Amino acid sequence: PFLQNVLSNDQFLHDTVDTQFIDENQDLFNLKPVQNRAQKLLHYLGHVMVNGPTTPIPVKAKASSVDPVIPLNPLGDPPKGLRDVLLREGPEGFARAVRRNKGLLLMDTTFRDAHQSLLATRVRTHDLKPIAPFVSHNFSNLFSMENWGGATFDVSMRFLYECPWRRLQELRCLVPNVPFQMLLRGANAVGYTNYPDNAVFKFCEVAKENGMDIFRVFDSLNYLPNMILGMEAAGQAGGVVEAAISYTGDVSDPSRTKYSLDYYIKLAEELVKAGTHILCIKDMAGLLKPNASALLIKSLRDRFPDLPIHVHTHDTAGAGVASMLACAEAGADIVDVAVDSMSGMTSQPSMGAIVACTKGTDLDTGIALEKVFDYSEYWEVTRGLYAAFDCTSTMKSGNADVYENEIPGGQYTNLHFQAHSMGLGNKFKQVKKSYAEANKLLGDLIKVTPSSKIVGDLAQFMVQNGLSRQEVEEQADELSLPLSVVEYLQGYIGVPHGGFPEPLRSKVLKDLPRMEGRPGASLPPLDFEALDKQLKEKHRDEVTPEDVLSAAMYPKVFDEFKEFTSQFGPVECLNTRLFLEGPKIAEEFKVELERGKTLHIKALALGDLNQAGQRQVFFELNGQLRSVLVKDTV
Ligand code: 3PY
Ligand code: ZN
Repeated sequence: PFLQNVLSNDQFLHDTVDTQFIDENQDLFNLKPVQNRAQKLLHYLGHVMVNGPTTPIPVKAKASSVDPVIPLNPLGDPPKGLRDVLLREGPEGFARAVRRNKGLLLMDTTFRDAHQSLLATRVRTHDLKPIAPFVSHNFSNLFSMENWGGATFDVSMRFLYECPWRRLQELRCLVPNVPFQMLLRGANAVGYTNYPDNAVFKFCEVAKENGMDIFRVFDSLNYLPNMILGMEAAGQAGGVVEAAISYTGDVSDPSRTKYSLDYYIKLAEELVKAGTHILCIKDMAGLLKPNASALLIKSLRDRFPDLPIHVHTHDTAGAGVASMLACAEAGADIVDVAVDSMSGMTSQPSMGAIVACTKGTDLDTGIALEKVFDYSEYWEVTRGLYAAFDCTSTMKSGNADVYENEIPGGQYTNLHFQAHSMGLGNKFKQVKKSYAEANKLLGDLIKVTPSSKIVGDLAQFMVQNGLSRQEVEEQADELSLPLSVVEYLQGYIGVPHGGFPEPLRSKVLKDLPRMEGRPGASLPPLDFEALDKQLKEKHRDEVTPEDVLSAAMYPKVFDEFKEFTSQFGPVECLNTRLFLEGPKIAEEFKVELERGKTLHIKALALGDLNQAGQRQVFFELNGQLRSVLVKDTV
């Protein structure tokens, strides 16, 4: 380490140095600990072998023993794609090219929303990377790959112990031609609460620098000031701004008057005025029925003939393909799909189905169906590795009850897992009924992160305490409602369409403070320099500008992630079965730490429990015997 410090010293490299050099440069003695990645990984594997997975698992299911086969790619560069247009012509030129495109464009959500909705967001970079070049070579005419943002940022650090920025960087190197798309929660960036404005701006700037192209910006209440803040941040970073109107209710049902066609058209007008490059209808719960799709998209298309329209849905009820076809026929330019084996139920509708159903029509996607089959096969096998997180382990079909409870896709799966873990057969049904009641109590909200969590928290509270909507309304001034509900009523996430529910709000808040207007506007700017300094003091290894943003979004999660990796090393190098379950005794495997640096490991034996409650775990590492001592906490 001392020599490394000398060799990277500017003065040593560029000036002549004399014997005073060392005396004058005492920082040469700031010796970073020698990286001992191999030993750390053995420690991790030993830990998993003794104590089980380090990440909570919702279902007791083993990872499949079959490894995915990576389909072959042609040699040479991938064909040019829409990213080449974006880089050449900028966001406006890109939007024009999208609008001019004949046929239907697709966004592939497999790398983000599909696994967020089906596999609790647990898919690791290790399994995304091998198939990324296949997408680049065979689906170069995709509108975009959605591969970042939403819950992936948090989960990658919290549960997968990998850096979300590194995922973005690595995928960017593998896919130069297809635009990348992320989900930005407006003023909440990739978190659950409002951040200072400068944090949102910096976040977008650094995301763009790391390869992000298109920013889908939404707000969980469709609260315009929050949306505009996110749009400005994405736009100033040089990204494509895709303002997303979150869709709820049913525009084709005249009895649902709160979120009417007129409401959506007026909001769209504001977003167009604010300069969005693309308009998205974000149907996060899958409520947009085919006849409503025709009505809404046709109205938007007539009003904004030059504006690219992009539609997002979930297939919870099973009507997703029909609705996306209806949207396309009504004039949408782009719809969202997930590869077949990662589609359906709470995920997006199937890519193969849309490709096949539009083949030979004016909406032909130009995508080769046989390539979709190969892509799907990779994911079908890979999905088996994540059996412990797969909602289909316990949920067997879609359910049209979503039209009643309006629960967004990812949350539908989470609530199902939670209810299942309580072990009561009808708990999920009860939670869903209470969710619909809680929504009405709170004034019929748009429900998407984080407002969906607020409704979910209230629903759980009602189930746990056996309270009906009427009882909560009557006893609101005496109940200890969940903090998220109280803060929502205080105005901490913005102002809902139609205002706050009264008399509920006054009864709950009494004399608690109420926030007026956009919550982020009153937050002091984040001091990035101070945070950088603080992180460098805390975590001795290098802290990047990206790390500073991770810490700004999730301070505690980031610290724990850094502590974990300093103890257990780069666990992202392990394959998913090893990561989740560790090796079997006598199993031999390779771990590639970096190109050209591969460890050959064999798990030899698990020792007996000693008096200190520890076990020795024996390995062979590159032919040499090694052991680690692990505390048995089971
Ligand atoms: C998220 O915010 O993560 C979503 O996917 C919302 O739909
Ligand atoms: Zn979604």
